[in-house]
Amino acid sequence: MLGFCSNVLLRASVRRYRAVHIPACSRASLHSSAIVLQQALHNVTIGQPLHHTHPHLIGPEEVLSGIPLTEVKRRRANFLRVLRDYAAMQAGKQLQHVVIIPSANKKYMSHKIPYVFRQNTDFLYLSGCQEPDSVLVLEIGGGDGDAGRSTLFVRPKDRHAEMWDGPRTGVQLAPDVYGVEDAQDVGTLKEYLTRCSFAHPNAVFWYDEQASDLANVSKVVRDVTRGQTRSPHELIQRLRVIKSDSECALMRKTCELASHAINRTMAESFPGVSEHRVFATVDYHTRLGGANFLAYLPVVAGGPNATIIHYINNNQIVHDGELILLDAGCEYHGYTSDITRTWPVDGTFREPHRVLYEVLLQVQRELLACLQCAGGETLDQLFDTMCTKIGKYLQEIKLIPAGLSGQELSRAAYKFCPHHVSHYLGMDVHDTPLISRNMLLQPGMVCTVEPGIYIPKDKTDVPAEFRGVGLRIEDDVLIRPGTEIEILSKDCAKDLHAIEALVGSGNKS
Ligand SMILES: [Mn+2]
Repeated sequence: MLGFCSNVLLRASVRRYRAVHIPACSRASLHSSAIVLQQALHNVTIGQPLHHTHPHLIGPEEVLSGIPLTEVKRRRANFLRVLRDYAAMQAGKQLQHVVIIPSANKKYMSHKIPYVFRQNTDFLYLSGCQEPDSVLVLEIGGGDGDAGRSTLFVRPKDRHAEMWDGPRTGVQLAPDVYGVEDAQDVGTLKEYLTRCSFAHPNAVFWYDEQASDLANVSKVVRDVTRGQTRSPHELIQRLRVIKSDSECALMRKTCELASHAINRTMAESFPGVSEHRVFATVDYHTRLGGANFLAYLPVVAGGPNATIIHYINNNQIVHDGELILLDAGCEYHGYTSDITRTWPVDGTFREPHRVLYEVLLQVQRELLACLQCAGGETLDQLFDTMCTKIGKYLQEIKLIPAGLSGQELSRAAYKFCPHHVSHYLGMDVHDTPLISRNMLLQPGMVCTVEPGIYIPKDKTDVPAEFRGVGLRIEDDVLIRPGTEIEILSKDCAKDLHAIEALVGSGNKS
C-alpha cells in the first residue's frame, strides 16, 4: 500500500537510497567501461533463471537445473550427426538439411489468464530455452567436415511487454546463454528460411506442423517449403530415449520426490477421506519437496472407481473397507515420475483384496526381475509376460478357468488388465512415443512397470466379492549396464505389511 510521505522525508530517503545503491564512481561520473560491463552482467535478467539470479536452482555451468550448457550443445551436435547418417542412408547424396523446431506458446484458460507454461519438450531438449514463441533452426550440409550450425530465433526485448510478462533474453544475449552460433528476432524467420531455400534449392526441410503450437511459424514454413517437410521427432526421440548421467540424476530426484509424497499421502489417509483430499495431499507434498507441479492429472480412485483406468473425476468419498488407487507423478525441472500404489484406506487388507494384492505384487516383482534377463527384453515382450503371469495366478485363485492355456490364457488375462505394462519415461510421462516398444532395452533407458487387475462391477463370471475392485502397482526403472536395473521409485512403500503399517500413521499425533 502507498503511504503518506512529506517532501522533507522524501528528499532524505532519496539521498539515503542514492548513497547506498548508486556506486561512488557512478556518482562522480568516473565509471570505466569495465565497471559498466560488470554492472550490466550483474543486472542482467533473462527469460529464465540463471546461476547469478537463481543460484539455489542453477549451477555455475548450467543452462537448466541439473543440465550443463555443454550437454545441450552436445545434444545438438549428436542430433546433427544422427541426421547426417540418416540422410546419407536415405538420399544417397549430399544435401543441405534445415531442421525447424518450434517452442510452445502460452495457452490461456480464459481472457488473459494463462495456464502454467510448459515448454515443447524437443525444443527444450535441444535449446535449453524456456521462452515461448521461439524457434530453433539447425542446419547441416552433406560434407563430412560440416559440423552444422544452430540459430535461435527469439522474441526481441520489449520494455512494455517485459513489464507485464517478465524479462526476455533477447537477441543479443541468446548466443551466450544458450551456446548457439547465432540468434535472430523471431520476426525475421521467414526472410531467413527464404534465403536458405534460394541458396540451397534442393534443401530438405524438417518440421512437424501437427506437433507445433506456433501457427504463424507453420504458415511461414508452409509458404517457404510448399509443405514439403519431414518430421524430425523420431530422430530426436532416438536421442532422448537414452538418458545421460545428468538426466538420470534428475529422474532419480523426481521419482524420489513422488515416492515420498505418495508415502505421506498413504500415511495421511483415513476412512471417509475424499479423493479430492488425496489429490491435494500428493500435490502438496510433491511441491513441498521441490517439484514444479504434478506431471499429470492424478488418478485418485476409491473402491469401484479404480476399475475405470483413466478415472480423473476424483470427487468421491473412500469408505472403510475400500481400496484406494493413486496414480501420480511430478515434474522436477523438466523430468517426470509416474508411480501407482493401491492401499486399503483403513490400513488393513481384507479378503479378497489381500489375495489380489499379493498376486499383483508377485507379478510386478517377477516382471522387474525379467528386466534383468541377460540378452535383454523389450517392453512388448514384458507385456506378453505380464499376460501369461496374470493368467497363471488368476487361474490359481479360480478367477480364470483352469482349462485355458497359451494364447487363450493370455487373452483371458488381458480382460483383467487391458493396458500395456510399460512405457518409456523421461521429460514427458509417455516419453518418446515414436520409439518402438519392440526395441531391446538399453542402458540409460527409463521405463515403467505397471501391471494391474481390474474387475468391473458387472463382470458376472467371477465371484461377487471380487467385483468392483481395481489395483495397479507401478514403479519407474532405470536400465543400467550389464544385467542391473535401478528401481527409481524404490522408496515408495509396496510390500503389503509396509503399507499396512504406513496407512493412517500420519494422522495419529
Ligand atoms: Mn504409467
